[in-house]
Amino acid sequence: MPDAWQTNATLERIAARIDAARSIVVLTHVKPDGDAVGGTLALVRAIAASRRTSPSGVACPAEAWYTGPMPLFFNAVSRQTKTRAFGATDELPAFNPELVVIVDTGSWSQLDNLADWVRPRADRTIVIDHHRNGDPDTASMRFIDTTAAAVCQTLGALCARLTGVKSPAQLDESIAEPLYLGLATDTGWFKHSNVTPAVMRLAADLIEAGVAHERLYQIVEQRDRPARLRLMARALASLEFTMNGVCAIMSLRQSDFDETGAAPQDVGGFVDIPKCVEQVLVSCLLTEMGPAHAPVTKISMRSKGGPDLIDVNAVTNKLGGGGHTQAAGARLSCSIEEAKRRMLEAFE
Ligand SMILES: [Mn+2]
Repeated sequence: MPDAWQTNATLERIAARIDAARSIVVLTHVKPDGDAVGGTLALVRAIAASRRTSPSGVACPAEAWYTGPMPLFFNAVSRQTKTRAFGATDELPAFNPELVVIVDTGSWSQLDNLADWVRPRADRTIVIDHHRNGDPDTASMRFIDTTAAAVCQTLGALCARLTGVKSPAQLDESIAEPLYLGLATDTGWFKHSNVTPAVMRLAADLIEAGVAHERLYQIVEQRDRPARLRLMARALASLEFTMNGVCAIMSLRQSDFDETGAAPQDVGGFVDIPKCVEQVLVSCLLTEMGPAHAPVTKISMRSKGGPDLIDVNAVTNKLGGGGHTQAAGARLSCSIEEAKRRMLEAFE
């Protein structure tokens, strides 16, 4: 029978395996987000703390490796933890740790250039994840809890076990902070449908452990450059409503970026803004990319949940794109005007 994407080891066994390893590399998915950064930092710190308190006193060279662009808040939360970031084309070290732990993914495609490094080491690799899909052959030991809102929810229990405390409320603040980071960002700061009583109890425990949650919010969510707000003003100025007010459309041209000094990544989150209008069920952002003689338009789409949900995955599939039911996108080789026309056709 082929191996399936499911749990095949308890947290106890995983903790014992980690305790026994003398060298550990902790990995996560490409372009790490709050949960990926938080999970890796918490685990490396918990491993280091567990070695200091172990009777043998063996120092543990555990470190976190990343690939792809790092989030802007990374330097503000990484402290003295041993980390290394690789570029997409960098060759990875031939280093052979006794154990590899991957958190927040178990998909070869999500590991990007780390995949070739993991492949020959899969027999000594552990995956801890909360996603519905993954490749079972990435790791011989797996703990996958798809009911967890964030991988940091699972890691809260593991870090407590590794450091020998009864509750996450007793974790060192340096471990509690990155766990809270993952929990908060994967739940949209505790407002998505994945928030459960267990999520709130863990969050409460982590605040009890000393997490400065308001400071963390500032670090992660309030570090925009003025150029981003200037670009947001352009996006809002372009806002139009169609389909009897149900569909909101915003457009950004290359000139908007040039004149405000904003970068492509500054549009993050813009597409969600029009959803604050009561009648709006779907919001679209069209961004002009590429040179004038060969225009490309990137479309991002978000829909509101509820009984009248519009499946934006189905809409963008008609345009050669896709994604999730409530968040999807497409890329068309045409002008914004042409892309808008084809997009509205796809809604019909
Ligand atoms: Mn996650």
